[in-house]
Order: sequence, then C-alpha cells, then structure tokens
Amino acid sequence: MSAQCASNIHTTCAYCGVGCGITAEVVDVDTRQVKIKGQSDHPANFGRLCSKGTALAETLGAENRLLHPLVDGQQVSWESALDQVAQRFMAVIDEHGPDAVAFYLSGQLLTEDYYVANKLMKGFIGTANVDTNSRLCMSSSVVGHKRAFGTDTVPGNYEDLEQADLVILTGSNTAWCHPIVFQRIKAAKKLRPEMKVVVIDPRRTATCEIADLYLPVKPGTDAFLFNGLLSYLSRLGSIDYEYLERHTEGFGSAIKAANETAGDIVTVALKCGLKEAEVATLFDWFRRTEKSVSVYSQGINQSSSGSDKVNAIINCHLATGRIGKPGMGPFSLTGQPNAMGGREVGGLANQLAAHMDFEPEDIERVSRFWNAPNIAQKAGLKAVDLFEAVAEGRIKAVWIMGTNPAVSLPNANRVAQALSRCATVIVSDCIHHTDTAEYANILLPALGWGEKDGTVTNSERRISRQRALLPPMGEARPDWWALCEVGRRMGYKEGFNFQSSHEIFIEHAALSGFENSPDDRLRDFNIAALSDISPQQYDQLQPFQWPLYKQETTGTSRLFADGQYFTSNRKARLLPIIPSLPKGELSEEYPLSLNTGRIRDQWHTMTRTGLAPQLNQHIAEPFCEIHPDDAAAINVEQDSLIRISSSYGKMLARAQITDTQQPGQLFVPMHWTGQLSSAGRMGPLINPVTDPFSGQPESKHTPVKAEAFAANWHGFVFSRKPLEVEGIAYWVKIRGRQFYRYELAGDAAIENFSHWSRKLLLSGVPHEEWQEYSDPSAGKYRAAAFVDGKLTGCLFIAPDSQLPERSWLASMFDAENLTDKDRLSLLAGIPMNQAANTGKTVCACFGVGENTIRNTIQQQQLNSVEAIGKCLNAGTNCGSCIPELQALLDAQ
Ligand SMILES: Nc1nc2c(c(=O)[nH]1)N[C@H]1C(S)=C(S)[C@@H](COP(=O)(O)OP(=O)(O)OC[C@H]3O[C@@H](n4cnc5c(=O)[nH]c(N)nc54)[C@H](O)[C@@H]3O)O[C@H]1N2
Ligand SMILES: Nc1nc2c(c(=O)[nH]1)N[C@H]1C(S)=C(S)[C@@H](COP(=O)(O)OP(=O)(O)OC[C@H]3O[C@@H](n4cnc5c(=O)[nH]c(N)nc54)[C@H](O)[C@@H]3O)O[C@H]1N2
Ligand code: SF4
Ligand SMILES: [Mo]
Repeated sequence: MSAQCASNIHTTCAYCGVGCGITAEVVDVDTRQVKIKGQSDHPANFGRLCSKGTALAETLGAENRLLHPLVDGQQVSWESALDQVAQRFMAVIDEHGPDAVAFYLSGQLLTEDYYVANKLMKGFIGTANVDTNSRLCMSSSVVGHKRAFGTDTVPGNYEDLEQADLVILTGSNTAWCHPIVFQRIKAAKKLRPEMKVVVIDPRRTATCEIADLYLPVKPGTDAFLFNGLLSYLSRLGSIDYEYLERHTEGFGSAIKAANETAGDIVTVALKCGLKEAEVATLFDWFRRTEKSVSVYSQGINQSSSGSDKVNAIINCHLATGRIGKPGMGPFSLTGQPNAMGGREVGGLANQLAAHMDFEPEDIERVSRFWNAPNIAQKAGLKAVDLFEAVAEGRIKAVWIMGTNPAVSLPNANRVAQALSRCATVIVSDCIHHTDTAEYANILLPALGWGEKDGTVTNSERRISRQRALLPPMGEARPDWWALCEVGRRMGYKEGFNFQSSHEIFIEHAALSGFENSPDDRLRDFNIAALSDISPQQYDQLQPFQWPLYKQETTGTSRLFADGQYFTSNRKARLLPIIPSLPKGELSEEYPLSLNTGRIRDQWHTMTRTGLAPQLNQHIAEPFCEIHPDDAAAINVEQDSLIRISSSYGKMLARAQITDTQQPGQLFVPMHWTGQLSSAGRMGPLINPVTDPFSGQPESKHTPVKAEAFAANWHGFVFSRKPLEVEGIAYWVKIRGRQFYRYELAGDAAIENFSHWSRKLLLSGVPHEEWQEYSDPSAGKYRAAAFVDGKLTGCLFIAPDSQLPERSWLASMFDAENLTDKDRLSLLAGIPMNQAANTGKTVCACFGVGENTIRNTIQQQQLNSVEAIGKCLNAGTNCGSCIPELQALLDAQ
C-alpha cells in the first residue's frame, strides 16, 4: 500500500483491547501531521474514540524515538546488530542448550510479529521460554476459559453488553480503561433505563457513574461473592438443570464447594466486607434477570487466585444456561490492543500456536505443519519465573519486545537487577529511553503505531487491520522482519522466508485450519477462510470476528449458542471453587493493602501517551489515593508527599485524600517510570506472588506502610528544554506543549536559592535575562529566564505544596513576548489574566480546565453536563470526563 499518498486510511487504535477503528488522514508526510477520527462504521466504536485514541496524532513525532540499532551504546548497521543477536543466541545455545535463552513479548505486538517470534523460539530454537506481558494481564482468564470451555474462548460480543438487562462490572474500571465499551453501555442504559448496572470494586471509581448498585468489596474476595451467588441460585431454585444435564458437568462438586464456603448471604457479606442488603440486591437481580452479563478485568485476573475467581463467575453463567445467547454471558475484557492475537498465536509459555497446547498430538501436528522437528516438547517458564531464571543466570540471553518489564513486573528492582547481570539483553522498542532499555546490550528500533502494518484482535474476537500511515522513522523496521532475519542467520532458512506481514498472516490462518475441519470443530480458533487471500485482500481486510471457517464469508459473533463446547465430551465444566484470600498478610509493620491500576489518560509506562501534552494535564503526577482516616493517622495532608514501602521496595507519590478509597487500602497508578520520576515507579513494591495455575501476579494487593515524606521545600519549574534534575529527592517530568514541567520537592534545605536555581535552569543556555523574587525567611523564591523577551523558563519554590496554579504559566510559553504586566504577575505568582488560569485539565479531548468549567457554570448558570458541553465542548467527544463535570456541577 502506498501510505504516503493515501488519504483517509482505516486503521485500529494503538491502545486498549476495545479495538476502536480509526480513520486517519495524512495531512503532511514530512512533518508527520495526521488527523485522527473514529471510524464511523467500525463495529467496535462506530466513530467514537476516547482521549488516548484522539491524541494518537501527538505521538507520531521524533521525540525519544529509537532510530538506529545500537550495540553496547554504539550505533551499528542492522546487518551487524542482527549478526550479533544471532551469534550471541547460538553461542549460548551451543554451550547451555536452548532453555538458556528466552523471549519476553507483548500484547502490543501485531499478530504477525507474535506468530514469527513464537515459531522461531518454540518451533526451531526448541524451547518454550517465550512468555509475554499477557501473563500479567489475561492469563487467569485463559486458565478459567480453558478449564470451563476446553478452549480459551470469549463467547460474547459488545452488543451483548448493550442488550443485557443486567451488566455486572467486577474488577473493571471500564470508564477509564475501556472507555468506548463504557460509552456503549451508558448509551444503551440511556435508551433503556430499566437496564441495571452493578459495579464491584474496592474503590469507588469513575465507572460508578452509571451504577445502580455499587459493592465496595473487600480486596480479593470476589470468589466468595460468586460462590455465594451460585449457592443462592440453587437455594431459590433458579438453576437451569436441563442445561446443566445436557451441556455441562461438575455442578455437583461446584455447588458443594459453594455451599460450604459461602453458604448464605450473611456469610458472604461478612467475607466480602459488604452490607447484607447490597449482597441480597445483587443476588436477587441476577436471579431474576435472564439477560445478565458479568464483565471482569484485572480486579479479578491479577490475583493469587485469579483463575478460580474467573471460574466462580463462569460457574454462575453455566448453572443458569446464560451463555452464548444475546445479552448474556461471562465477558473478560482484554487489556492490550492485541492481547487476544497473542493468545491466538500461542504467545504464552504454556501454549503452542493456534490455540494448541503442549499435548503430544498438538506438538506433533504443529511440528509437521512448520516442518520443525526440533519443536519444544514442554511448556516454558512463565514471566515471573522466567525473570527469576535470568536473575539466577539460568537464562543467559533474553530478547524483550514491546514491553517494559523493569516497570511492570512485580518486585521490579529484582527484575532490573536480573537484567543488569544478564550478559545479553536485547530490547526491541519504538522508543529509545525506557527503564528496560537502560539494561539493553542490543537495542533494535521497531516500527511505531502509524508505521506498523498487520492485524490485531480485540476483546470480542474481532480481527482488524492496523495499517501504515507514515514511512518508518529512522531505520525502524518491523519486529517480524528482525525476527526472521535472526532466524535465517541461526540457520533456519526455510521457516523464515517471509517477505511481508501478508505472507505471515496467511500461514497463521492456514495453521488455524490445519486438521481442524469445520465439521470436527476440534479447536475454537479457526480463520482458515483467509489462508489463501491475496495481498490486496489482506490490505482490504474488513473487521471480522473469529472463527471464520473455510468457505464462510462472515465471522462468528457469538460462540456456544448450541451448548457445544470444545472439551472431549463437548460439555462445559463447572469447577468446585474454594476461595482464598490474597497471599500477602497485613502485619503491624505493613498494615495497608496496596492496590494498583490505571488512569484515564495514560497508557502503561507512558512511553507514548507521555509524549502527548494533552494527556499529561488531567493527572500530572504519581498519586496515592488514601482514606481520610489513614491520612490523618500518618499526618498527611492533601497534595503533600507520601512514601509507600513494602518489604520489596518503595516509592513516593502525592497524597489524594478521598473517601472513594476504603480505610486500610491505598491505590497508586502503575504508569510512572524512572524516565519520568525520581521515585514514582510502583513495580518495585509489588509482591511477586502468583496464581498457581496461571502464573499471574497479584498486582492488586501488597502489604505496605505509608508515611509522610518530610519535604524541606516544594517547587516546580517550567523549561523549554529538558533539565538535569537527578539528585533532587522528588521530581516528576511532565511534557507540555511548549515546555517541560518538573514538579519538585527536596529533603535537604537549599542553601542559596538564586545560585541553585540558576544552576538548574540556566546550565548550558547562554544570554539569558534573569529576574527573581526572594523571601528566604519565608522559604519563598521565584525566578524567570528570558531570551529576547521570550520566556524560556521559570521556577517557583515554597516551604509547602501551596504553589501557584500551573495552567496560566503554561499559557505564557505560547507568547512571543511577555509584557511588563505579565512579568510582574509571573514573579508575583498571581495570574493577571484569569482566562488563562484554566486550572487542571478535566476534558483532555478539548483541553478544558477545571477553573474554566467552574467559572462558566457560575457565570452562565449551567445546570447540566449537556449545558457545559454546549458552552465549552467539554465532555462531548469521548465522554470520559463526564463524572468529573457532574462532580463540579454538584459542588456548586
Ligand atoms: N487508560 C488506560 N486504559 C487501559 C490501559 C491503560 O494503561 N490506561 N491498559 C489496558 C490494559 S493492558 C488492561 S489489562 C486494562 C485493565 O483494565 P481494568 O482492569 O479495568 O483496570 P485496573 O485499573 O488495572 O483495575 C480495575 C479495577 O480493579 C479493582 N480491584 C482491585 N482489587 C479488586 C478486587 O479484589 N476485586 C474487584 N472486584 N476489583 C478489584 C481496582 O480497584 C481497579 O479499579 O486496561 C486497558 N485499558
Ligand atoms: N502493579 C501492577 N503491575 C502491572 C499491572 C497492574 O495493574 N499493576 N498491569 C499489568 C498489565 S495488565 C500489563 S498489560 C502490563 C503492561 O506493562 P508493559 O507491557 O511493560 O507496559 P507498556 O508501557 O505498554 O510497554 C510497552 C512497550 O512496548 C513499546 N512498543 C509499543 N509498540 C511496539 C511495537 O510495535 N514493537 C515494539 N518492539 N515495541 C513497541 C512501548 O514503547 C513500550 O516501551 O503491566 C502489568 N503490570
Ligand atoms: S477505547 Fe480508547 S484506547 Fe481503547 S481502542 Fe478505543 S480509542 Fe483506543
Ligand atoms: Mo493488560
């Protein structure tokens, strides 16, 4: 496809598993200007996009892109880098065998990249030491699905969420993490107000905006709740025995376990920390509502008993026959854009390919198909164990692709240590400086979104194309290409001759249909209909849902409608679930439970969303949500700094005191890294305990303590160029439109404000004009630097966190020349121009600030979210800020 001249290219969003279709218009190839809008006829989003998708165009520039291959920090040719990778792998394998090498992959790779990586490692190198960040994400769901259905199948689709009369959202902050699915549910509820939504989450999140019932469940106790539900259904005679008899097995032991562990509502309420009436309402609604869906995500999966929680949920749907039909079923919301594609190619260490396993007949079949006699014979190491093997030197070479384990794995300092000790760490990334890349011996530049070309699968099994809009930046190349080049260099000439993503895709499609005829339906994943499509057909591939059997033209919107599962007797299985509590025990030393997760406008380790100024304004710093009682107990005030420590590591975050958080629990975002903060990485604190079946870490619960961080001073700096802030106890770097902003705090007194500030702000920049205001006795200092009358930087220091608003200062960087009045107001720390004092961004899509919204509500006497939208546009694109708009209305 000639990306350069094509206008209006259809592609798929880079971020979450909703898989929204995007229509992109390339305005200017040279300056990489692209216009993004939602694809109006894409079945996942029908034209909608959330703040992150909307801001994709802001992430396509050169900032922090990895442009060339690097070996030991030196730029080298691709040839030489690939030779090095192949040689190092071969040397390790020669001496220590294939299990001494590993790949660590990602649900953000395209299916084509993933397929080749898996084929190379499992098929040809002959080890299954290939795991992926999906281990931290969906692996408990995979186990749950396979145990219940015989396959890793998500039965339903997004329409089911709209058609349901009861939508249970458990362990899912849908409003922020799957915003377009949330908007779809919200719109459906508006049309049918009788539709009920239940949110189950220890924190009262933005998702509660649409909740008819909110259950602040005690962390980790969901299996008690769903066991209790099963038991209740059976007591009230609401079990579908006919369905159970014809299509399932295991109900007897499942109900026995449920009765024994969560017998009645009183017990359930006690175990789950809920009120009896709340539990009774949920149970009653579920019992009476045929069209019920149970949607879940990381609050269920990321647990030392995540797999069991998944089966506790599925049990309730099987016992009522509420699965495979419109508006009902269990629904695992996948996280990453290609979490599902990764599972299809067998990216996890205990899968093979095309939904096959390490069973003798599967191994034999795949080996024949690939012509790979050396194929791995057993499952490999799962992520946490894999990095432990790196730490212990059992794995001597690891290739990390599309993920940032130095941040996102539990006990992340141990992971960093493992990488620093490992002789060969290869990192493929589109971004140059990441916490993981710091440990790389070999860095390989990957294509970024907008350059990549291939397929991804969303939460509802829908395969869509990601298409290239722009030429690769620098020497970036596709991940599949680098993998094939290494494979060929290692002597596997036959299997890795792919010239395009199309060639890989059709092989993948052929494998899915290999000895898997539509009549036998041995495996759920089957897209054999596409195994001989032409490059043009591949280019034009329209979104469809698998399976898509040979000779068929439309995909499958829903599975299991016929009650036929993929187990040997075609029956689904209910499992006896004995619920267990999170593994880390709270103690006197570590009395609080640390929960972690996501915020609305950032994506994971912020390597890309952190580049988009408009996404950095809603929440600019790592924070810690803490209940008022807990904050009072440690003498912490709103916006002051907290140090959180576990027995593994520690971090600093800004206190957000809120009663949306329960006493005894803290919440921190997973996003901040060592690139963007001195101490905002949360990975080092996380307990590396995992689920025994899935190997998924318990990222939602670690025993910790919290203390006030006694800062000697607080401050912030704006600068047009990046600054050297190492050595300052607390710093956070925030990308703005014309500047970088640093939030700062120090534990040691600053001897000479003026000297210190000049060193920080002026080093390496000549010909500055410098103005300052100083009140040393009050601990206050302000300064500004100019070149030719233009503001180049400014700095504010105070003894506490009561510092001026940042938004109006940001606006000064847009001006060519500051007036005397501006300068005065700057040094006084008081905005003259109130209109520029917009406040913290609430609506990221239109960049509308809190002060602006407050003032407009007051001046125009607005009384609804719609009215705010009419005046300011806020809330009219993705709608994710509507709960905050409502809160501002309520406050006035
Ligand atoms: N904005 C944004 N969206 C994203 C991502 C992102 O980085 N940013 N990442 C994507 C990815 S990869 C994923 S996996 C998804 C994750 O999507 P979600 O799972 O929705 O996101 P999280 O914030 O990790 O966790 C969800 C909720 O689980 C709750 N929780 C914690 N413990 C428990 C518990 O014991 N029981 C229950 N019922 N709930 C609990 C947390 O309080 C939290 O509110 O998001 C995807 N979408
Ligand atoms: N405590 C705690 N830990 C967690 C979680 C949690 O909720 N709490 N969530 C877990 C979950 S669900 C997930 S999914 C993980 C996510 O954690 P990670 O996967 O570590 O986070 P990302 O920032 O998404 O890392 C993706 C990397 O790939 C790069 N990249 C993007 N596209 C490409 C590409 O096409 N090719 C290549 N080679 N590189 C690319 C990006 O620049 C980035 O550096 O974190 C997990 N860790
Ligand atoms: S919901 Fe947002 S992040 Fe997710 S795919 Fe759609 S636009 Fe992208
Ligand atoms: Mo994820």
